[in-house]
Amino acid sequence: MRNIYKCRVCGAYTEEKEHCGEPTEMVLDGAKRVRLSKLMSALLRHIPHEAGLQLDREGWVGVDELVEAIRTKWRNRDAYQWVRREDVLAVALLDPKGRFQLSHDMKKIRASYGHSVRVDVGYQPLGVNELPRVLYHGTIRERLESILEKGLLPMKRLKVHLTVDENTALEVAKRHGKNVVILVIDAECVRRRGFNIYKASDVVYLADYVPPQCIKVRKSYPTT
Ligand code: HQG
Repeated sequence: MRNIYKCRVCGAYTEEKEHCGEPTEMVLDGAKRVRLSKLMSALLRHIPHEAGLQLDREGWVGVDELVEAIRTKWRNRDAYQWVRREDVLAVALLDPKGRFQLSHDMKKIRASYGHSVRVDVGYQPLGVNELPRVLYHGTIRERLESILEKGLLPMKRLKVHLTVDENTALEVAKRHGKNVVILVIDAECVRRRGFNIYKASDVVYLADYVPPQCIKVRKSYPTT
């Protein structure tokens, strides 16, 4: 990930070295940005209790509380003493997949998707006119037979994760193994069969379930 800077004129976070015609100041280098983003994702999606955090019903937690938990309660806290409130805000605001949501007053934060902990994010089912025509899901060949038989299931998460961006699907697939497969999902077919689709961010969409009849295997990449 790219470094995050702050504009000395307007105060906005940016990935650019110049903003408002002036040089920006460094907030987070790319390596720290990735580390913090992964830790925030883990704590806000899966293991808040492991840092002594309790998410509210809708998945929110105080930004200050999160920073405090990372620095004083997280088991690997020694490696995160540099984390400030500003770092958490900058990571959340500039996330390329919209992984995080901040409340309007910037006091609370939650994960936009990916949860395994039982929270109610309040996703609204998309209407027929709001559906993207196709959605993608990246997986691996070893799972294909089961997927084409049973459909896409949420597995350990609350929802099935889909994306409008084929490249994002490819990146997701690579995390699971090398025999990557991209599935193309007919969104209208999913809805017609009675399963909701939700928009979690500009890039990520969710479904309760995707029936096999709505899945086409677009691309599989041979083992290399
Ligand atoms: C597979 C990333 C066998 C499914 C992404 C996947 C996403 C089945 C795995 C988010 C199956 C679950 C989540 C079935 C589904 N039989 N295997 N019937 N149904 N599967 O990690 O979608 O970068 O829980 O194909 O963008 O890979 O972290 O889900 O391989 O939004 O922000 O079961 O993670 O976001 O794996 O990834 P996961 P995912 P971030």
